[in-house]
Amino acid sequence: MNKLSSLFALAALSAVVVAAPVRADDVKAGDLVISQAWSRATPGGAKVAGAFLTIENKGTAPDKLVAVSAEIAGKAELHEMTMDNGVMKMRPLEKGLVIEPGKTVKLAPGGYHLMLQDLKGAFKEGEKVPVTLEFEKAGKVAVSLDVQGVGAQAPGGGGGMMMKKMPDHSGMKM
Ligand SMILES: [Cu+2]
Repeated sequence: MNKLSSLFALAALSAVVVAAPVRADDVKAGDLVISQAWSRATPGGAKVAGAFLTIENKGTAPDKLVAVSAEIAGKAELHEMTMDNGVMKMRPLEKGLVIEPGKTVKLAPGGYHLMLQDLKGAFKEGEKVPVTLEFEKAGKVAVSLDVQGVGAQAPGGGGGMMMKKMPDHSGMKM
């Protein structure tokens, strides 16, 4: 009995430890959790920037990211990268991005991304850039992008679990 209950206590404790890392900059909106929102510093005069984030749907129904906007950008779109005859191209996601229940969708270099265009100012490393996501069900959600260095491939600063060497998509072949 004693042994069993201490086992339970241990199990409960480890469950808490595993469940805990909802980081301070995770944003909850209904059943969605948005985390690791980031972008890159824009080198001199660049007018466009890609932005990336992770969306988890903890609910039982799908939701859809339908639009994005940002004060700093004259225009913002949802994009995806695809390979077309060996050439990496991007195109707008006209129908939005569905987040299935129980699934996590990651916007990352080489795949889905937010495209911020007609920038009114530069992104500087270490700054935060507010953007507004619009979901079909969860509605408008404000998040802030952590601006990383110019060549960053991952959000960084998030602790030891991140892979340091992400493959550079510019050399990607399919
Ligand atoms: Cu793009």
